[in-house]
Amino acid sequence: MLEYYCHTRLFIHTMLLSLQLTNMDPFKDEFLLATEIVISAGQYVRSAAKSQSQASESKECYADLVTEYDQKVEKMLMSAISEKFADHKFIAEEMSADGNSAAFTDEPTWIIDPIDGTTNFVHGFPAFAISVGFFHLQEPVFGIVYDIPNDKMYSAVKGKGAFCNGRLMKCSPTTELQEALIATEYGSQREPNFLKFKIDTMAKIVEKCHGIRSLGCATLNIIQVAMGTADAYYEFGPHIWDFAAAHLIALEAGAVCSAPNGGKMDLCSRKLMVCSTKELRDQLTPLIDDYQLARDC
Ligand code: LIP
Repeated sequence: MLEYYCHTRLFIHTMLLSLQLTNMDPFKDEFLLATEIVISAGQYVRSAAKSQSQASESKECYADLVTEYDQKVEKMLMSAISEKFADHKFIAEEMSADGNSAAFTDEPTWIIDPIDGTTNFVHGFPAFAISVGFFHLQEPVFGIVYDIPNDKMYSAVKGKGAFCNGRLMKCSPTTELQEALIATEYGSQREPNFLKFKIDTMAKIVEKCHGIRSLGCATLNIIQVAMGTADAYYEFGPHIWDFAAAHLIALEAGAVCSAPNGGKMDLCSRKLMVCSTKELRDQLTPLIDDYQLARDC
């Protein structure tokens, strides 16, 4: 019964959003397919998450995890998409696990994280999500994030607003850092210099704001800014699939997306900042130095 209820609620969300799309929207079919397959992949991951902790293997370091569910969900999504849109391109977490840089071209491209927050999924910590972003000419067209443990579907089509289970999302109006809640992450890399840089930066920021939070899921940190439950998020180290979908949802909810130094956001650079207002961005950027990372694409 509960599964049926979840399904119905998400279905209504999709219907409400699709009503905003007209037949003139060139990527309407892609959006509807994406919503449908994310819902069914979400039900699959939820049933797995009901059992105790998940077996995992490590990738680049002992804190960078992958489970059979990351791999299965990625394959599930990619094969459903390829069946309908054979010439579309993909950038996806597990297919990029060999460390090779991804090709991000002008072609219609799906950017997928099958489970963002894998460490949380492994431990049963309730913050993990499926993230699917769709891009054309390297510009975001739509983004879908499904928060599996909390059964919340977030989505945005460029220029049409951002929605959570059918309700319009809006960032907070916070303009003062002293009144702000900031999200960031330690991440999964363990190089001492990188960790020191992160901790030093957090120390400078926490002195000046209400607090710092880490959900262990880049996607859901960005969603908190889009919902107005956090005021800014910045991170060094996440990959393009960790924020491709969520950053569009945040933009559509009124957020300002940039590089952590305030410059133009670069999707391949593995660093970003999402703030609810320009004023907050301008108070945060002087506190954050730069750190060079290998690019994704
Ligand atoms: C993780 C992120 C997390 C970030 C890690 C990693 P994964 O993604 O969501 O917030 O700090 O560096 O990228 O590996 O769980 O998909």
